[in-house]
Amino acid sequence: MTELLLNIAAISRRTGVAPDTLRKWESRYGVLRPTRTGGGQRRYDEADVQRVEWLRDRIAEGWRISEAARMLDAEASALDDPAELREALIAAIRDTEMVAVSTTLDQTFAVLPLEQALADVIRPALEWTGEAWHRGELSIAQEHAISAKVRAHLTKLVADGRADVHGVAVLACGPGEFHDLGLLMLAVALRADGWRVEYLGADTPVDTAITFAERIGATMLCFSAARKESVKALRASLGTPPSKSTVPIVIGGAGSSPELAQELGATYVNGNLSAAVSRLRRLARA
Ligand code: B12
Repeated sequence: MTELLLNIAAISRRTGVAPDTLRKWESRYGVLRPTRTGGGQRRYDEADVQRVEWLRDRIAEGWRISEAARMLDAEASALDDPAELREALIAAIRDTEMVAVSTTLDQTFAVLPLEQALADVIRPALEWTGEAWHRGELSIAQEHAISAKVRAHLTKLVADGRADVHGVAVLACGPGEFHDLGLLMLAVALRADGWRVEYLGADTPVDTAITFAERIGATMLCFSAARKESVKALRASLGTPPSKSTVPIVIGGAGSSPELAQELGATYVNGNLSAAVSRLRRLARA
């Protein structure tokens, strides 16, 4: 069966969307995919009609065209390639398309194995966001909104109800440390590996974290430090006088080092997520 193809006037009549608008949607957002006649005229098919009707209805509901076009794309192409998902997420973050940020995050966790989602999509997108913020290309409000969305997605995964097989890990950012999302990713990976995780989050006083970990009989207490200042703060509160924690302490994060851990009587663990999780599992057994 040969499908009846429409020219731009016909698709405009069918959908009630003006030809100029259709041309703009096509050239700016690539939402129409016409074939060409021998003479170079555009011809549209039923799929194009449906895409236009879908977009028209979203706009009537109050969506911006750029947001709706991105949603349409996400639905239609059902991205499952990590590089494409990463690019889609970064593009949505750059354009402050918050609905697309959410749908791409949903899609990422829906189609990729957790480890790959975290390592190949979430981590680079966070780094991109932080660096754009540091360069002044994203405002504090934009960064907060994006971090909050990522945090909400990761927090759901930490809360999942699987059994505790390997132990109980308490995870905290050291004093003055607000880079919490890397540690939250570790929390998700440990939870998926079968740990119970108590995630204390940003800027946690060391003594309160130790008391908490001892009280719940934790297997280990992990501190994250990304900044030089929070390394200093950890040193000040764990090092002098030396901590009497009965729960073994692990230190990680981009600012920490084996030397720091040794100085503080702690164990240094870092590296990619899966290596860190295996190492923590071995430590718990030892
Ligand atoms: C994203 C980001 C931010 C975000 C933080 C969002 C959030 N809530 O987490 C925002 C924009 C808020 C931010 C703010 C600041 N930032 Co910033 N930020 C970054 C950036 C770009 C990426 C960090 C990140 O999220 N990486 C991705 C995660 C997944 O990686 P990760 O944190 O290393 O964690 C992984 C591992 O290390 C490991 N891990 C982490 N913790 C632990 C703990 C244990 C026990 C174990 C086993 C493993 C582990 O697991 C994770 C997954 O693999 C880095 C630069 C960079 N490219 O790395 C700068 C960076 C960390 N920021 C920096 C600075 C200075 C700041 C600010 C102080 C800037 C300012 N002038 O105001 C502020 C304030 C923050 C504060 N008070 O703590 C500096 C730190 C420099 C230093 N060494 O002191 C960096 C290095 C940028 C730079 N080059 O100057 N930042």
